[in-house]
Amino acid sequence: MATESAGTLGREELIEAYRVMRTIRAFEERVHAEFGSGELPGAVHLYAGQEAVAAGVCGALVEGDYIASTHRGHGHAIAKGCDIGAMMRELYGKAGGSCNGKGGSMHIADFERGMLGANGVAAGGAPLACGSALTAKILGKRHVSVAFVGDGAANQGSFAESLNLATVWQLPVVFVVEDNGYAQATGTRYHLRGLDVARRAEAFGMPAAIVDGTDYLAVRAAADAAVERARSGGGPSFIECKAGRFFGHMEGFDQQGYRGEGEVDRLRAEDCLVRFTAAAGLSTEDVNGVDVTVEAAVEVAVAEAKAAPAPEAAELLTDVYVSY
Ligand SMILES: Cc1ncc(C[n+]2csc(CCOP(=O)(O)OP(=O)(O)O)c2C)c(N)n1
Ligand SMILES: [Mg+2]
Repeated sequence: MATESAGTLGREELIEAYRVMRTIRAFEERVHAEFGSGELPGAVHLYAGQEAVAAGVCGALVEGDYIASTHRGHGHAIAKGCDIGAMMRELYGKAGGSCNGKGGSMHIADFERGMLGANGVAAGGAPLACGSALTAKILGKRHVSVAFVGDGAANQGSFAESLNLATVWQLPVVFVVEDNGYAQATGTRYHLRGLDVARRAEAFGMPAAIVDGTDYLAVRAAADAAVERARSGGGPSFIECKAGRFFGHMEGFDQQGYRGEGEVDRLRAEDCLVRFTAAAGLSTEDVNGVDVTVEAAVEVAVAEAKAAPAPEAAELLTDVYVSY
């Protein structure tokens, strides 16, 4: 397992990493509450518990880099710098949302921030990230692309094709598989026979690391190495992160009968935020300062989303088809 001491990162970077993870957690917990009170429409998959993966990977990226996300994409979007106000309006299907209220949770995208989109198609982000990586390579730009993929989605044929193309073309891409233990209700012990996806990536000819996805510093170290390799022309890499989700597969439709007894309590006891606070040596004052600001920002995002108008009927067909 890769490790990194907090000493490699400056104090500002450590506080920023905490702010990103705390923003994701606050956003997700609030969305869970809003959904529970019947206020939110649509299909929503929450990311809480996996924050250190999004924050650690995106922390290694710079402006101009791209990410392609999954159906569980809020954390990736926030970590890549998307505006939580626009995201919340999108979840509510309102004007001013990231996709002007026409995409919802599973289509949040912001090209200016390098967020190529959440994706309702399992493993859909992998070929997209190969595409943006190929573009960068052809244009001679030093941009890196990252594809986030779930453990279940890693069984898709398009994922294997993406790994192959990436090595054949030596693309500046990093594949990040998030093994959260389940594909919907099916455990990885069944659908992967308990095997690590990293072994498959190695078989395609790229270096593959396995890290504890609740450890920001471990994820960040692996991401720094993979991103540096891609940016300097070394080709693709693969990182497998193990971190469970706190909530069900999808809001409103999951009784979670497939979980072991006490499983969620154990996951919450390994909370990446608590772990990071200790590892980074953050004080109660540091943490409280961030928490207050983040909670206030989420409160504003929800209030503004609720107050925002629905998109105009005349906009129904705008942005639906794009001509190049
Ligand atoms: C191509 C495709 N097949 C099936 C589905 C239905 N589906 C939605 S989520 C999901 C499970 C995904 O599991 P995983 O990749 O582990 O991601 P997680 O939900 O655990 O984040 C499936 C099969 C889909 N969205 N796309
Ligand atoms: Mg999964």
